[in-house]
Amino acid sequence: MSTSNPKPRILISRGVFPEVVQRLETYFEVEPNPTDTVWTKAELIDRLRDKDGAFTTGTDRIDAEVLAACPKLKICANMAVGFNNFDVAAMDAAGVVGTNTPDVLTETTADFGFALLMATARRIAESEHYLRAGRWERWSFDMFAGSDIHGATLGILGMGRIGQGIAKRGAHGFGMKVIYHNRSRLDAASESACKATYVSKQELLQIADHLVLVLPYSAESHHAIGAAELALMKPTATLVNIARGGIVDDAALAAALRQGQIAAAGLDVFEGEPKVHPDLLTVPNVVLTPHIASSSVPTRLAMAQLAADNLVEFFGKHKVLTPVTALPSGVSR
Ligand code: 8YV
Repeated sequence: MSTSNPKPRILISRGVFPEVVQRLETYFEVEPNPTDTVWTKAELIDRLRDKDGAFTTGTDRIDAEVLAACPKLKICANMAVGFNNFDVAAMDAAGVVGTNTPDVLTETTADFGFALLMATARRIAESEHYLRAGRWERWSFDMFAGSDIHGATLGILGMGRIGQGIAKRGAHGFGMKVIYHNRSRLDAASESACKATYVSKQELLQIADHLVLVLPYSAESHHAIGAAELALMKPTATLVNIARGGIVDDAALAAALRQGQIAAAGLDVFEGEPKVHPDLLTVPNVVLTPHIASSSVPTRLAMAQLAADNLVEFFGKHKVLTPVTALPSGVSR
């Protein structure tokens, strides 16, 4: 008869790379989700109530109700850099550790932000739909004439790691003038590495030719871009959101696009996704992608492995690598 302690029990809330599931199975008793079903809160609670830890994604809301129903739970390792699916105050109160996956997705996500900016400003998606629909019959001087990226003014709202990645691509690769607004100003060395100038939010909206949103979602950033902000932007401007749905008021954006208040938008995230505001689906000058900014194969694998690392370190060494909550006594980083 074995006298060793039972393995900690872990829930993996969504489908994930088989090698990551196998790795976790060497340390833990694992309940995976091989069908990648999106569980309701009740279904999540049912599976989580006897678990010591969870491998979560941005689609799993961990709040006071979940925590109260799952008293054994000690850690939720999110496979995402954003953690607005965590009620951090409730997790702190319950002594449950939360972790995220920063750094490993920075460059991939910045690449995507730039790709979406270029597709939007140069009207790539719109023109492709036109071609596929068999409507291309002749050349014309202004066919899908968009706006330039090189030499234009790139505005960035939210200058964290990903924002800085986009700024560097713009400044060094495309000769753009970079302006940004953030809750706190960067230090001089970081500003110089990005060739970025700090401006007020109002100046950012008024001056940017292309505005990229890369700020975290919170009560404070809810509808940071609404009708009033869109009204300040140039009629030739493009807006790109790779941050979170809810930062932009999607209904106000659809109206602004339809009225030509701004030229175009590129959106990877939506309020209430995977539902998309119906008005956005019918305006032509918007490029829509299904929340894939971090989705390169190597990066998604690195994110999953970092979430797994946090679980392995926590239960094996009472450590976590990338916490986003307070750490209970006895747990270090
Ligand atoms: C994730 C993201 O794919 O990391 C984030 O914050 O938005 C994406 O990279 C998504 O949240 C799934 O967890």
